[in-house]
Amino acid sequence: MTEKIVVLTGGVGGAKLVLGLCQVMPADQVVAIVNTGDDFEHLGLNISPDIDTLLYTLALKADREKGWGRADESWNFMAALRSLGGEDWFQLGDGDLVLHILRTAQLRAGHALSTVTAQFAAAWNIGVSVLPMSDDPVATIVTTDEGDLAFQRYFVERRCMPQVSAIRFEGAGMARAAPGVLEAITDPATSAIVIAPSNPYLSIDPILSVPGISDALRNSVAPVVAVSPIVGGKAVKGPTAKLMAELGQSVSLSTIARHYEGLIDGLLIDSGDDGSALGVASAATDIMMNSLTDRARVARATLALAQTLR
Ligand code: FO1
Repeated sequence: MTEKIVVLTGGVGGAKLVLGLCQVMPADQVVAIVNTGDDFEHLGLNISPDIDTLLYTLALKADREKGWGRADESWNFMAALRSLGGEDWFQLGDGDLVLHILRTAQLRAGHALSTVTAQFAAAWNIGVSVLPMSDDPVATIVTTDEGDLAFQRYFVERRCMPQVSAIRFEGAGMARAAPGVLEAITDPATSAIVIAPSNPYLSIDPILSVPGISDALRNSVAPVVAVSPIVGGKAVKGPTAKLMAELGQSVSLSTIARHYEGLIDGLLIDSGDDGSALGVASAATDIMMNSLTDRARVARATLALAQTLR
């Protein structure tokens, strides 16, 4: 039986870990279940930022500095849009635009997001199975001191400045896991399930909100291991720490362990952190993933921790 690794992931940080896994095992043994709570319609186009970040990263086409979008991008569309007074708060590069146009046309023709995503992955020879969490719409809505904001309005337009009091995932109650998602989690060939170091509240919780997914994780035979998004009491990236504080949580490993309590069997932490009082098994490595070597090291350490929990 060929072993598989299943990863629950958001965009930038998770994509680095998935790329790391592809350095230490065959890519076609990796299944990525991707957050689509960030998806939205913009200028009439269906945008799936986390799926695209994963596709660009795995196809080695990502803008490594920004983490999202394509490398060597040109911006003629944005300049033309601006000249006509169009909404320019969300940057769409000329090459990136092609993905959104093709996706929108396919979705309008009645194809599922999972089908379209698989077509893109095949076109770029991406071995990893990139699965949206659901083909049904789920929208992350952030309740803030400026009112309810759709995720991209909060994250990109308002640069995470508003104070957050609650987060909800609209449509999640009715959403069905996309084809292959529950099957991958429960597959006897799956030897580990990994929760990427993505934002627990904004990137992983939307996946867990899709009916059936957290139950499948709780009942899985394979160990579930999370990679900490917190290092030395600070977020590895993005608004995680600010959000934790606003939600009344301490910015600490124990908050992460508590957040995933009952779901995870192990937590990979940074070598500088203390994992002794987390109430869950832990292992440590240098968790920052700047280079490809770093990514492979974190992937190897994650798999090694899972191996001890089997
Ligand atoms: N993130 C930004 O901070 N600013 C942008 O203008 C922006 C545009 C964008 C276009 C396509 C795409 O696939 C992603 C894009 N992102 C942008 C990233 C996106 O907002 C992600 O949802 C976040 O990085 C969270 O994962």
